[in-house]
Amino acid sequence: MKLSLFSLATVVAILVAAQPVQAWSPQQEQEATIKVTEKGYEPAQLKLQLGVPARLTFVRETNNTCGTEVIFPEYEIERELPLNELVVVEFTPQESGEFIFTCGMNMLRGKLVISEN
Ligand SMILES: [Cu+2]
Repeated sequence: MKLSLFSLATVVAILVAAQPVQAWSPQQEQEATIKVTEKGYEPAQLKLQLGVPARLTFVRETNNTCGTEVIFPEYEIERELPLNELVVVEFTPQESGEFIFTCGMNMLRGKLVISEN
C-alpha cells in the first residue's frame, strides 16, 4: 500500500511537471491599430487591461500632421512614424488609470484607459 501510494504520487508529479504552463498562453495579449490622420489619432482613446501585454500598431496616413512620432511618457517609449508604415509599440500596462500618448510636440493627444478588466 505504501509503495503504490508512493508510485501514484510519483506519476502525478511527473504529469504535473509535463503540463505546459497555461498562464502564459499566447492569447494573453491585447492588440489595437491606431491611425494618425488629419483629425489626430483614430481612435484617440484605447481601453487596455492591466498586466496584459499590449501590442499597438500605429500607421500615419497623412503628411498633413505634426504626428510624425509618438511618445508614451509613462513607458519611456518614442517611435518615429514614417508615412504609411506600420510601427508596433509594445508594453505591458503596469498601473491602472488614464495615461496620454502624444506627438513629439505634445499637440496631438491620445489616451490610454487602463483597468483591471
Ligand atoms: Cu505635434
